Amino acid sequence: MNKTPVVLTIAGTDSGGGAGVSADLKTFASIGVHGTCAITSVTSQNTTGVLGAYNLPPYVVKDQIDAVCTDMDIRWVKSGMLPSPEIISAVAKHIKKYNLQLVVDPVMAAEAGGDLMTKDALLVMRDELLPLCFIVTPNTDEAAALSDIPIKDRNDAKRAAKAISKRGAPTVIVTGGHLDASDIVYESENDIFTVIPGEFIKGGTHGSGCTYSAALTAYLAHGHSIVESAIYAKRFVECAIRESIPIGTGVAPVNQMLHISKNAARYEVLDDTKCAVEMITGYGYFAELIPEVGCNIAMALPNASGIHDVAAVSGRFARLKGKVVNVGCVEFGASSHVARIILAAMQFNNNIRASVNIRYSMDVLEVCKKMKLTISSFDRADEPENTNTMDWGVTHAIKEYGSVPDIIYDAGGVGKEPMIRVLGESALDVAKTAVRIAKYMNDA
Ligand code: PXL
Repeated sequence: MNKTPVVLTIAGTDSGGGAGVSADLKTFASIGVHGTCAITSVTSQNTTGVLGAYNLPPYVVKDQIDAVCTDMDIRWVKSGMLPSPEIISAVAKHIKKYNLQLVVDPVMAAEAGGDLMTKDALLVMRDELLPLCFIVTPNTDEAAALSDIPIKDRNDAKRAAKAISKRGAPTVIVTGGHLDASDIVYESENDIFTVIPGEFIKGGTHGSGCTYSAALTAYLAHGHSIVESAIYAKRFVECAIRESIPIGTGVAPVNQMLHISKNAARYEVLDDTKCAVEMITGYGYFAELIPEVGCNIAMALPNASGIHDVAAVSGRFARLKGKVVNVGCVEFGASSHVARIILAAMQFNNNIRASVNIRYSMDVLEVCKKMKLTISSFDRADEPENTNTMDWGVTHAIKEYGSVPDIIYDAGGVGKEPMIRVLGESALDVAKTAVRIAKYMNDA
């Protein structure tokens, strides 16, 4: 087994627990590296901003770096808040002393407001630290300050990245949260730009810069390439923003722990879906409910953010000589069709995480009514252009009904088989309902 990498953050603390060292250590822990820290400044801070900062004497910063680097095998380090020229010079000296691979997050201000470094410190960072670093990760404001190039679009960001690399940083990543949400990676060695697309995520961003650079450092420490690490770090911070926690009156801190809890839920979701598949394939009469196009069952992770977070049968169930056969195994990302139904329903009720599609007929619908299942529907003829039918249809049916019903059906369209979708909290839950419908049909 690979050894757990030990990494170091040289940064300030945030008493509100959102940014700085707390963000770095939570990020390290959730990506599976051991985090150590050298504290540069103690900030009195909450979600509304920085109320004060007490900078530690440079020798205390050096002592902390000495303590960990003389005892542990540390190769990767990130720097965050480096508030004064003296602290930056002390850090530069120790980066050289221990031959560390440095990721510089050129922190200038807190997300919630408040300066975290002096103007003269910025120049010392540019002149003394950038030539020593492996990667620097400015946002657009920081990139503009480091390069003296105002940044209004992606081309400006590229010019700024090149200018910063001329100061000695071999790789520059301009994070685009303030621009168009994409990140620009410039590797000066090959003179290559890689654009990593992103999307604006709704949520609090307090600690997002720290979390991004800490995640990048952790993925690099695991041995991933620069571009791989930049992609993973971006997705990590997107997930952390999406799940930010509104704990104060100001900017909500990002939540790094979801990465772990989402992964922890994977086993449960796979297991539930596999048991649901067993239940359905084990009940012979279910064959009657399999549509021409086949049937699939799916279950999403809590807080699923896309098809990749939804488990389903790769392939689907089919009817073969009157029997239910399962073609494939249960995997994440295996169904886009049923996954879209669930993702649309989760917009209204986070607890509705599973669905199975079954054959439509008046008789089946009649049975659903007799079973007192709640029902809504959509008509494909009403579908606007340029929408996805499942997104639109499910949303429409839920809005019509007022909440997520047990059943959403449509009576089909040209070349489109009519369909019934059963919705519920888990794959087992919807499998049970579907099997009960099959049994009711058979008993009738
Ligand atoms: O995200 C930049 C940052 C770095 N370090 C400390 C901070 C902040 C932002 O709030 O408080 C200590």
